Amino acid sequence: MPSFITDSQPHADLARSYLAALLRYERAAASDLIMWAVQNNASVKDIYQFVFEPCQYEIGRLWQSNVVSVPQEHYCTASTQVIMAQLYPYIFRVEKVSATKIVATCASGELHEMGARMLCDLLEMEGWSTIYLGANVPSAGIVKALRDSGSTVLAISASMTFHIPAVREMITAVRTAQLGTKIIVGGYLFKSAPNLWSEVGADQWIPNATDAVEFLKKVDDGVKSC
Ligand code: B12
Repeated sequence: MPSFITDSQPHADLARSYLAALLRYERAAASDLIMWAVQNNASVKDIYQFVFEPCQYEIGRLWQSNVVSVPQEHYCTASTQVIMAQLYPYIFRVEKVSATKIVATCASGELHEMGARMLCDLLEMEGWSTIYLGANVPSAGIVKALRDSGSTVLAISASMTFHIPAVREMITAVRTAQLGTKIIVGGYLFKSAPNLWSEVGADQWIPNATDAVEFLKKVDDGVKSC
């Protein structure tokens, strides 16, 4: 399988240096690279799309090829989450422009949480209010979270095929409550099975967070014009 970091991508050199620092267990150096780039006008959105996301995929590829160890993968993921948090002063300073709220969650049992988190961070940068619930969320509480937060959109992330029943269960719980919630799904699982999103009862599958932001802007425009 070819590398997920190629010369044609913006910030390819930064992505390579960032990943190399993390694989040497040098989180501070990796953080410095990112903070320097952002202070020198790299957009946080581009850092997410062209550094964090391909580096995570590349770590997965290297892990699968036995080039990096499980502790290295864990270190890279944990470090990137810390470095994302360091960027929050840039992310959360944006004025809210959308009245639409979104709950983003992982299916029950699902531990791959970076996708839903990235989606929320990019939406916050566009002026949305997001409620990010993280990994492994039981279906039982999801209707209450939607009601309590006044959210009209639910984003479910899933990566593993053995979580299909949990995704279906969550969607069924929300449909049964008849809140009129728009349900979108994404994550590794749906990339490998193109029609799965409709089989589990979702309204839409969107392959990446950047496209999801564009899709949700249209949903939001529809709400505003009602
Ligand atoms: C880090 C990682 C882990 C970490 C996760 C830690 C954490 N805090 O998140 C840990 C160690 C827990 C883990 C565990 C496992 N993992 Co893992 N993991 C990864 C890895 C390397 C990176 C995942 C990641 O962070 N991606 C970055 C995010 C940003 O990408 P993303 O999730 O695709 O999200 C983007 C889009 O998909 C989309 N998106 C995501 N969600 C949503 C939701 C909506 C609504 C929308 C619109 C869009 C959207 O937007 C995001 C940004 O664009 C991947 C490699 C890979 N290619 O993904 C393997 C990978 C997913 N894991 C894999 C495996 C096998 C496992 C385990 C089964 C390993 C094991 N034997 O235990 C377990 C299963 C755990 C579980 N129960 O869920 C395999 C899956 C292979 C397969 N065929 O299914 C992969 C592909 C690695 C590989 N190359 O083989 N893993």
